[in-house]
Order: sequence, then C-alpha cells, then structure tokens
Amino acid sequence: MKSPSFRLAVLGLALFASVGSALGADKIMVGMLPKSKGNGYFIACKVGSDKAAKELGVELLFDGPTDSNAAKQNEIVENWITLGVDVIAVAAENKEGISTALRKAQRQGIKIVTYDADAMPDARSFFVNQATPEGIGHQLMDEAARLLNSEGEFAIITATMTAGNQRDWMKHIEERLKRYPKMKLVAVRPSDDLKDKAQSEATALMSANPNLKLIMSICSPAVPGAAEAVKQAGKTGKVKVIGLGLPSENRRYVHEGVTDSVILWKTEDLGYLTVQAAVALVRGELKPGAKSLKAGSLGTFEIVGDNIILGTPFVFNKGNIDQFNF
Ligand code: RAM
Repeated sequence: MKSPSFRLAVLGLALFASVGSALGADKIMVGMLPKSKGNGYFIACKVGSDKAAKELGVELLFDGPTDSNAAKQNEIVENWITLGVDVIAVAAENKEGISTALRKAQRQGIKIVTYDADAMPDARSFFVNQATPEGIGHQLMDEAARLLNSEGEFAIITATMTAGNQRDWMKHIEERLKRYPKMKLVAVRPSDDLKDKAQSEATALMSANPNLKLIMSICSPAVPGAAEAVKQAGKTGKVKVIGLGLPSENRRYVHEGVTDSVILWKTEDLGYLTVQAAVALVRGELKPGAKSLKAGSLGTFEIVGDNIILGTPFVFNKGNIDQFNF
C-alpha cells in the first residue's frame, strides 16, 4: 500500500499536469515579433496569424516594440528564450542586429522563421517573403514611370535607413531606374515607419526640390504621410504619390486624387502563412531543402531556396480599392 505522502505527491503532480494543460503548457508556443505592433501593416498580419494559430491549435504570443526599435526587438527575443517558446517568427528591423539573439535562440533548440523583413540566413531556417525584391522594386519603378511618362524628378521615403527589406527593394528600384534615363531620383529620406515623420519629410522634400514630380513611399505609414503633405501643400496632382501601402489607410487619398495607386500583398495571408510555416517547422513537416509548403486553407506555396514566397503584389487604385478592408 502506498503511503499518504506518496499519494499526496502523485495527486500534486496530476494537479500540476492538468493545470498545465488547461493553461496550454503542452501546446506549441509561437512567438511572433512585428517591427512595431502599432503599425497597421502588422496589425493586419496578426489577423491571419490568429486565424492560423486557432486552426492549428497552437498558442500565439504576438508582441513587439510600440514603434520600430531594433534594441527592443532583441529584448523580446531574449524574453522568449527564457520563456522557452517553441518557435519565433520575426520581421527584422535590423538584419544583422537581431541575428545574434536569434542564433542564441537556435542554440537553445528554438526554431526560427522570419517574415516581411529577413535576418541573416544562418540565424533562421526559412524566410516567409511577401514577394521577390525584384518584383517589388520593378513594379514600383514601372508604376512611377507610367505616371510621369518616364520623365521627371522623384524622391523615395523609406522606413529606417537600416531596414533590410526596404534596402533590398531600393537596390532593385535603382537598377530598374536605368531603363528611364529621363527620370531622376533626387533624394531618399527616412520616416522611421511613422506617418507623421513621413509627412514632415515630404513637406521638406517639396520645398527643397521645386521640380519634384512624385514621391514614392516604400513603407506603409509613409504613403498616407506623403499624401497628407501633398494635399496640405496644395500640390494634389502636381506631385504624385505612390507606394507600398494598405488600402484602408490610403482609400481617402486615392479617391481624392492625391495618391494614384498603392501596391501591396495580402497582409492577412502573410501572417497566416508565417504561422503555418513556423508550426510546420516545429512539427518536422517542414525541413531544410523542402520545395513546397502546405499552408492550410491557403493551399500550397512554392519554396525557392529558403524563401517561402507568398506571391505577387496587387495594385490598388480608384477602381478596386473599396473592395479591400485591410
Ligand atoms: C511597413 C514596414 C514593413 C513593410 C511595409 C510595406 O509597414 O516597414 O516592413 O513591408 O511597410
């Protein structure tokens, strides 16, 4: 017969186990880190991430800096290492900076994927890429050329000057610019992924460059920021605005004729695909060298090298922007 103290210990363990499972301790835990959790772009990604987490029965921790802040991203990764999450999905503010913390997580057995903005290749297993950088860069440049009849000055407003995804896209914009010898890129300014800062940068760009014909914003908050500046300067139609922006944040300006078009991918799908990839990696269903990934209700995605590609971007304009609510 077992002693009363043995029984008590077993009961305690059983209780601990059932409380643990009620709290989801046996569930796969996914830490999802946006560049900033106040940015509508990442809020839209979260809608899809939540959906995938629910379908897959995993626990999703979604946390990030309030505004873009590389040091704060590192801190959150460190916290998740201590907590012992199973997998971390990161949109890297600073490619090199975050990679040290991610390598440390990998050494502790935590799986890593990146999405939206990549880290160094050895610091993650896969990058869930919204589209190819060439595709994004060329589409932006061709759209600008179409609007200006391939002639005139334009400026770029980016996120931070160190943001890896924007840097990659810019390389391809500049490469494509060679096709349009009568167009001139006069300035590249940072907005820190903030609408207000983009607005003041756009105002300054217009005063410093009286012949400016177009502002191309390549981070989402900067598109409505530039549009507001153009509108307030009374330059609607004279200085055109395009960029990578959310339909919801630009609808008004597109209808007012301030912004011609915005280009983007389905952010909800990016969030969904990221959580699907993260969980497949933990479950061993996604292994290095894989050529495709089955991602729940979104179907199968191609993997090129270690990039899981979401697809090609859409162009939202007056004719179709009302059909999209993200
Ligand atoms: C911002 C972020 C993000 C980028 C989008 C287009 O919200 O910088 O990284 O992909 O814009």
